[in-house]
Amino acid sequence: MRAMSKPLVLVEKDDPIAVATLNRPDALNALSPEMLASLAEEMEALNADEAVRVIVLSGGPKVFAAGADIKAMATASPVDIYLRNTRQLWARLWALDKPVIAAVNGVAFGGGCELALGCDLIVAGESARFGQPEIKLGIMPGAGGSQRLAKAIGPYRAMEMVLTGDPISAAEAQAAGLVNRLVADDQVLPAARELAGRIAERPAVAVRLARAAVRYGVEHGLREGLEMERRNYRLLYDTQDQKEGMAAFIEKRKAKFVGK
Ligand code: DAK
Repeated sequence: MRAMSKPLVLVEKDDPIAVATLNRPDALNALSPEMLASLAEEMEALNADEAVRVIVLSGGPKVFAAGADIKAMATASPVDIYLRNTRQLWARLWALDKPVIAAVNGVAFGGGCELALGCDLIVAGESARFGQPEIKLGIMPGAGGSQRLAKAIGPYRAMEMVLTGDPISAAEAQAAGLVNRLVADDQVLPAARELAGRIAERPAVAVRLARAAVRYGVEHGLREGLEMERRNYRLLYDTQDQKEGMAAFIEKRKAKFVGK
């Protein structure tokens, strides 16, 4: 159930960019089932909002998220875990079709790291840390960490993180290819907004179809990815923005995109 007085997720819209912020700082934004449900609901609403082109996902200035709520998991049985069905809440986050930029300050651990890994781009502050510490609790990553991390930074580095549970710094994460922009801690949100703004200026349908092709290719094999690329590429010739973008280039003027 959502707390009425203190929302678990704050949403701020400045069209065409929206910022969703996890709001459980006392528990380091631990991702309880309630928090995940609120997040899925708010993110889906932003995804469906025509005025929103790019979503920034933040945990606020101190912490991105310290993982799933250990206190809610400590005495759970496999049946409890099954019935909670948080897998479905995660799946709703992964099914969004607008670009999501993770703005990471502080720790992104466990489910918090997996939340960032499910985003399309990551902007991190200098003191950010990424980790999959589940092994230290006697479990293992459960929301994509063992898969997406290996794809993002390679199986050897991911294996070390998953088996030792030890985190990497923001600088290491950037060197490993996990972080798009590494900035001073107080510049994370401005940098994420700036990046969001640049993407929001691009033709919206092309952005969504290109994003879908990249994600699909990461999740499937090369052959399927190439097929998706071919289909999406062709589809873009049916958009006004393709006609405008190419005409503007030929006429040596700035394109005026309409988002269709
Ligand atoms: N869960 C619950 N509470 C947490 C928490 C967490 N993950 N992390 C921190 N807190 C709480 C602390 O208990 C403390 O609460 P009080 O004692 O004040 O009531 C408060 O937040 C402040 O934390 P600390 O006092 O520990 O703060 P420090 O600055 O000293 O340390 C820390 C910060 C991040 C190093 C430390 O809090 C820490 O190690 N936290 C746990 C990190 C962790 O192990 N994360 C992985 C959790 S397991 C699944 C999908 C996903 C998952 C599972 C299943 N399915 C789809 C089935 C994911 C699992 C995980 O993420």
